[in-house]
Amino acid sequence: MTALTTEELNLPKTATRQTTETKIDKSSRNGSKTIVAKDENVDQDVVELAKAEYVKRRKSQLESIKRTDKKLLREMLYQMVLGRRFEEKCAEVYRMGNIGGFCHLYIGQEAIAVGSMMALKPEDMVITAYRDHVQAMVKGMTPESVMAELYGKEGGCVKGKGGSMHMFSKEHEFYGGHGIVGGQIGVGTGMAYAAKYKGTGQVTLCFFGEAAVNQGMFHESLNMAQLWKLPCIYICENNQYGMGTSQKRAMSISSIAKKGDGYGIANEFVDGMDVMAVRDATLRAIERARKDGSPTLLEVRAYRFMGHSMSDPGNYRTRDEILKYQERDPIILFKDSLKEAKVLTEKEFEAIEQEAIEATDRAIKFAEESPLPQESELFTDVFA
Ligand SMILES: Cc1ncc(C[n+]2csc(CCOP(=O)(O)OP(=O)(O)O)c2C)c(N)n1
Ligand SMILES: [Mg+2]
Repeated sequence: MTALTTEELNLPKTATRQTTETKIDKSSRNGSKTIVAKDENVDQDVVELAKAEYVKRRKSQLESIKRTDKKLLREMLYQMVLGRRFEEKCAEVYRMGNIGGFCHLYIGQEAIAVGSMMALKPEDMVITAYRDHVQAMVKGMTPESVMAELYGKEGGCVKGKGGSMHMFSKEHEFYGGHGIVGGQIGVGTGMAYAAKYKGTGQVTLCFFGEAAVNQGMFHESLNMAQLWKLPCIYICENNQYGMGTSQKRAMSISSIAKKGDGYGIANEFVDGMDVMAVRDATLRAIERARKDGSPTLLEVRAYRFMGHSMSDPGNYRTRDEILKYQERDPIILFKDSLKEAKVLTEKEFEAIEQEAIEATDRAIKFAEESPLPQESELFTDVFA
């Protein structure tokens, strides 16, 4: 294929991107294996393919931007940037020993949470797995309550008893934060059943990773949802790895969307690096759900830029592969499209970044100052 120049492509070369890479690179315990900066040894074909894909996506993203309210678009960008800055800080304080236990970061997947959840009404419900910090914030939970939960402090959303994997808020209709792979698919189906039974009109978004799809829970739930017409939108966040195992090594049929055909459930494949594509697909699914309760399966293809968790040595994927996906960083793609559509200026973007950094700093201060849970709290709100 003909090599395209950087100028022709108008590729992102922003301060954000550069600082993000450098920052993570320098401090990463896993060094260049998880997040890599550009170097001379990468396969140029892979890079060119990623660039061409970027150009293609940008066109369709621009069309969708034109149909959407400007204030909402800026809020979507803010939530993506907040998620990124917040989690970069999580990585930093985790390495300092301020956060204990497991910690799974969402960096690279922000377009999925923002594109899908910001298409919901506040009363709609969400349930997810353990990669849940950003989703909790997009659903309306404060950065303070999420960071304090990560710190195991009293000010956390579940008073410091859940930690990273168990964000939860009844007030914001956010029902976890679950550590058992695929377990939340059954619970989410039950939530949709309850909404239908009570006639509340709520839609449920149920997130899970591609590694959960090989489990019985996924298949039983989809069958039931379609049979009983339950208003559930199943969002498979296909980041292509379940811990260190690639999807290719674990799944006989690679199209997850097509698995929905086995149960007659509406399904779509979506580019998870494109926040507007995720939004548009979710809006179509919401329309179906509100009309007659029909469920939908969305396979949203993305990539996690970091390791599976903070303790992942990350030696199962190549530098080229990571670089290929970083060329299509969902935040940069969206930001550049907004600028091209004249919805955003570079100055406004800098203000958004500053706001996200300040919100993260406030969350850290709150978490650090929040007391540890009292001993008397040991057995309250605990079910076993
Ligand atoms: C039932 C069950 N089996 C195994 C595990 C161990 N485990 C934790 S995360 C994970 C990988 C899940 O990958 P995926 O569903 O693709 O989500 P991702 O981490 O990529 O977001 C596994 C196997 C678990 N938590 N629960
Ligand atoms: Mg996965």
